[in-house]
Amino acid sequence: MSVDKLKKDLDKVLDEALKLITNVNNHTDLENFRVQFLGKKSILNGLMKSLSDLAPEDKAKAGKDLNLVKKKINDFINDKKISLDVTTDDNLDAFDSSMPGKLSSLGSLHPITKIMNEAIDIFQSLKFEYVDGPEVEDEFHNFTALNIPESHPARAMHDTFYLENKNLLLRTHTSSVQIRTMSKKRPPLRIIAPGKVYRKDSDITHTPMFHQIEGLYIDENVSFANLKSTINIFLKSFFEKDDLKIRFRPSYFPFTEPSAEVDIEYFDNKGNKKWLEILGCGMVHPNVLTMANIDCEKYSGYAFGLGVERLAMLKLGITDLRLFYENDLRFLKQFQRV
Ligand code: 2NL
Repeated sequence: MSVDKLKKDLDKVLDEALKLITNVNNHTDLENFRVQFLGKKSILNGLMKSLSDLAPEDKAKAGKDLNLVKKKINDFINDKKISLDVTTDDNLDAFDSSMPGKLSSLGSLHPITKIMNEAIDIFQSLKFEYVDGPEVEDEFHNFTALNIPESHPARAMHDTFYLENKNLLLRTHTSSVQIRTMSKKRPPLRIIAPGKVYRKDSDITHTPMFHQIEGLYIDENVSFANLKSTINIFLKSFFEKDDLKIRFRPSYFPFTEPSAEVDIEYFDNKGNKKWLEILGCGMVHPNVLTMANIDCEKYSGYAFGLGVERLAMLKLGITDLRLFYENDLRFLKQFQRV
């Protein structure tokens, strides 16, 4: 026995194994294959024994070669086993059609996204068009064009995230998107602007990022009655409650006049009747129309803004806002089918 002869024999064994393994289609054949190539009476085992005939200086190298071939054949067997486990005749024979299927775990939309989509669907059915815009804004679109004066507290550093370029900021509401739409398109306009907004607020009831849906309708002869009817239809439809009690309460926003906050009636856990603020709205301020080059003598409009997290908490019965953003799957999975 020489090293060269051994090498040739090993190559032959490996070739043979490679050829045969492709024909193995079930576990029985695979076991036969294993016995043939790695068993006690296999050629490899014979070669192993003949190692002792070799000169001591060749032994180590020859042993290494032999082990390498053994390892390769072992890999063939393991790979084949895996593929057989997935698709084999003997697997098919053992297939039990009464066993429950394997569930693949699908991801799902975040509850906030789902609630937002529900609200968007309702507004789209009322012919509002979805508009989108940048989350990094300039002071003009976020504040000035909305009749928010430079001295207004909302502009202050402690409420707004400013970028290093002091003219740029993270939008504090999606009104800026509606301002951009007004400067591009002429009335009649009927749009909703859903999306993320940012404010320097963080406690049990505030997160620095939250979601808003703003709406805007501008045409000739738009009245507060039109605003009321749209809000009533939306809230009754969203909460799936035809007799939902809704209250319009006078309020103030720089960008609307008159303005109102809207409350809905609910019952707390002691059964007491309560009102909960749900959105803000009003007739678009003439200054806002004028800055957008819209003739405020000819056109009027209404606008509203609502917080999606607030809607989601009410509809899903969640009491701590922070749960939405902790990414705890035990929480999120509860809404997979909502
Ligand atoms: C609130 C209040 C509101 C608006 C948003 C708006 C947008 C334009 C012009 C005029 Cl482009 N108004 N949006 C109007 C009234 C209220 O949101 O408390 N939201 C959570």
